[in-house]
Amino acid sequence: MLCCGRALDSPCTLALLVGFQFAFVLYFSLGGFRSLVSVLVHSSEPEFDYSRPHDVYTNLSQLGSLLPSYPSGAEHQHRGCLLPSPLLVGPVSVHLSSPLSLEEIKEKNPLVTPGGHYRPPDCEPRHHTAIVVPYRNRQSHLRTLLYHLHPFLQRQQIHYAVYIVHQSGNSTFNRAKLLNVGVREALKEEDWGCIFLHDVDLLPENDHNIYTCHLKYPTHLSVAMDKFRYRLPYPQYFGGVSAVTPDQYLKMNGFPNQYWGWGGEDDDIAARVRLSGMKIVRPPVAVGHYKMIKHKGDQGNEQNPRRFDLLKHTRLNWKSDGLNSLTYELLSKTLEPLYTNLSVNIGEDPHPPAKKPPPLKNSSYLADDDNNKGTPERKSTQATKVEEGQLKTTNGSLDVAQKTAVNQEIV
Ligand code: UD2
Ligand code: MN
Repeated sequence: MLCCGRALDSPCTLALLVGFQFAFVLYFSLGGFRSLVSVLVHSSEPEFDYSRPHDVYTNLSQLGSLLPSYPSGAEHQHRGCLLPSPLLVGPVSVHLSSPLSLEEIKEKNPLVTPGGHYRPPDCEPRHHTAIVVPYRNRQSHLRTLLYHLHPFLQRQQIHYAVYIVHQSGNSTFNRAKLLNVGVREALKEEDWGCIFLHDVDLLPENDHNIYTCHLKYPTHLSVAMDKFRYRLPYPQYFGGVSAVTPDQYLKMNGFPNQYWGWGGEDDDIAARVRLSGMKIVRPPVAVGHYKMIKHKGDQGNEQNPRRFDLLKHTRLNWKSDGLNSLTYELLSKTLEPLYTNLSVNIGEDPHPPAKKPPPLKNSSYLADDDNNKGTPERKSTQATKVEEGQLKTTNGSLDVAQKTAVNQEIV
């Protein structure tokens, strides 16, 4: 103590201290805390300015207008597409409200062929990606996705197609089983090198988030979503948008078929990745930005009360439940202008949720709601949706806590 006191008394030490203080103040005022952190942490994350996004159709008119002048079957077809694509722009704006009609979207995407297929017109693509979307009764979300995803992917200069796997009938929704169906049907059609499993309501915000697969491991793409404040909600999170090669998919025996209703199936898939000796890879957080269209829970996709039990048994079940036990009936396959529609009967939920009593006829909620001026059936659907919305969090926070607890058990 004495020694320190004496040192502080020395004019030389005092001058040094004041000097340091001055340098710190100067440093903070010039670079701020972020630059201090970046110097200390040596972050290798790319940086993007999301405050000035480009229109999602930027650079595409070049492709369309050049098309007629391409010589058929000539030189250009042998030229591999450049990596990374010179058309990329980084952050793109996302329009969530009042999507265009399917016809209008098709007009904006003249190079997309029936079934929602696309090949770059002026170079040989190096990647072949099928986008598989589990789907029922989300028409406006589908239009928003198609409006956004087609130009987004064309700028990446990959060969791709969009498959909408539509669960027919009213049985409980089964996202993972629909994904199994989509993978199998897509692979029947083409030798895809990569399969994306894509929620209908998620829109990528940065075109450097390339829709291709890691050669060795399954990829989780939607690492930073607005609904989770642009952070990964928990380390094993695999929901939203992910990707596998056919080999990776085979190795993990596909996805579970037994998760009827909302939740759990994404954690089961993550567990399969680990149980089959692989790991999850991810793009940098600065790249994997997504916006989710806000929505309430759907009728027919109520929270699955069995999900925690099922998750405890993934270790036992993954080899017998999955791709090798998949059964379904393909009801129709149609080549729509912007996507391939696969309507499937995937069977019935063996444990359907108990039926709720119909809502009261003169409910004041319905009478006051301008949006509920439809038929009586429409009114009762909306009322059920409101009740479910209250049960289920739309920002996912409640369930994330529950999922984290379960996840710790299955890691
Ligand atoms: C989260 C995950 C999702 C999945 C789900 C649990 C995110 C961004 N997504 O989504 O990947 O793990 O939790 O099951 O965290 N769908 C229909 N019609 C329906 C019901 C669902 O098309 O009636 C499809 C649609 O593609 C939708 C997806 O299933 O995006 C997931 O369902 P959700 O959006 O209701 O669930 P959410 O947002 O909590
Ligand atoms: Mn959603």
